[in-house]
Amino acid sequence: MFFISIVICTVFSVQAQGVYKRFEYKYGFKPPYLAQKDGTVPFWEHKGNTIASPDNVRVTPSLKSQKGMIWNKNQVTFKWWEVEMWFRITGRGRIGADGLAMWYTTERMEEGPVFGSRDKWHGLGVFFDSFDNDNKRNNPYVSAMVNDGTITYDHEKDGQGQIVGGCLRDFRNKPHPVRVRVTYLNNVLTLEMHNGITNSDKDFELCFRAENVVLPENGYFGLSAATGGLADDHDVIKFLTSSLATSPQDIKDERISEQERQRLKKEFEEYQQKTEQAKADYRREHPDAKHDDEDEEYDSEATRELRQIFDGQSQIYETVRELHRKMDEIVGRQERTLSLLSQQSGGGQAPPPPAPGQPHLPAPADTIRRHEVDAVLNNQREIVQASREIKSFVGEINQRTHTILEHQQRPVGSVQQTGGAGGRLQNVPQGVPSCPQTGGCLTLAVFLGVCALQMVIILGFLSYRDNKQAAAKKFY
Ligand SMILES: [Ca+2]
Ligand SMILES: [Ca+2]
Repeated sequence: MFFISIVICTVFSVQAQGVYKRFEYKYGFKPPYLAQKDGTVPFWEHKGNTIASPDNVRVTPSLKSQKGMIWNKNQVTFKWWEVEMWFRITGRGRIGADGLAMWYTTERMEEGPVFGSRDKWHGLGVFFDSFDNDNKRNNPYVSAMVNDGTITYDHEKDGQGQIVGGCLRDFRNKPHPVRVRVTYLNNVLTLEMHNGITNSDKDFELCFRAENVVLPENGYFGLSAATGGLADDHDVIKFLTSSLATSPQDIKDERISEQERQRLKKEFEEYQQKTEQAKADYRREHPDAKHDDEDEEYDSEATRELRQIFDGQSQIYETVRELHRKMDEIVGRQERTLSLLSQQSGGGQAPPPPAPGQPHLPAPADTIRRHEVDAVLNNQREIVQASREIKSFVGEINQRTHTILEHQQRPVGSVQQTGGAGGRLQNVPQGVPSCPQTGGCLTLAVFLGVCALQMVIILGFLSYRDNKQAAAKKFY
């Protein structure tokens, strides 16, 4: 699978500004299946404390005083190139050490003091220096240094004064892998960095650009790292090399022949068969071993809790969405009502009469017209008039009742005036006088009758008013 996937990637592409680029699978590695079963990386060789796994190359683990390196086995056959490297430098401390180096040199696999590799090298070293040796508070620092085999790397100054370019970048403990793109084309060395805060391919920033850089031909690519009293994990996830050219003739077309393709395909199928066989053997030898499928049948407590939280969140979301929809509906209705009202108040004038000879177009059915408004207003006036009349009528009745009551009290007073005639009237109760034979005296039945009539009139007026109001509301 590894071979097939990388063979497909050997197609070269045209970059911007007339630069031709071809992916060189023999000079890189990437997951999955980065390392093989025996821990080796195809086309690469490692030593020291370096460990290769299917997902990354741990150049050094986070233990004190470790050194490790991994070097490509193939001599570089192209003059210009681009390397994109993905890495993670992680540690529990606020400060880490020592750092990671990427190499393009004519030497390979030589241990030494410069981030685990030899000093006085021939070629290029790109350093991701975590530890601030010169105490200038300018680390973690990314820098590049070209050496012709004579210069001793100045650790105490973090290489200041020796480097061709650099930039201050914190590359430790990032949520995503940090990426670096080193381009060497037409003696110009460019270094771009991706800070690893996002996962977007577009977030590269220029670190530096150095001109007139001369590197030896036929070098080797390598990686090395070292830890000291402080220690970080130095993991490289991808190392992708491409050759560059400014004309299509300079790109070597090394596409494999049909015969080679068939051979690789056969090799791949054999490998797949062997893997299946190994799996079957393992299951036969370990019948009690837990299979991956079993994990899916049972949830752990944390997973169950998470799922419940997720379900709850989804329900809340649905409810909120439903509320939102209803709110929209209400707002829509309100707007419709408002627009009807504004039409009614704004379009209060009677519509212009139709021009002679033109048919009279009927007005839209859902708008209220002038004559209807007039009718409503007339109704209102009538109601007011009627209520006034009723009011005066009731007032009249009230007055008459009062008069009747006064008339009723007058004979009682006269009785008192004539009381001296005899003591028989003294026995008559004051509150309920007996009715004299003359007319104009109010009996209890007459009084109750008047009250009932008054009630009937008031109720009649109220129902009349309600009916009129209901009729008026129909127009809105
Ligand atoms: Ca340093
Ligand atoms: Ca420093």
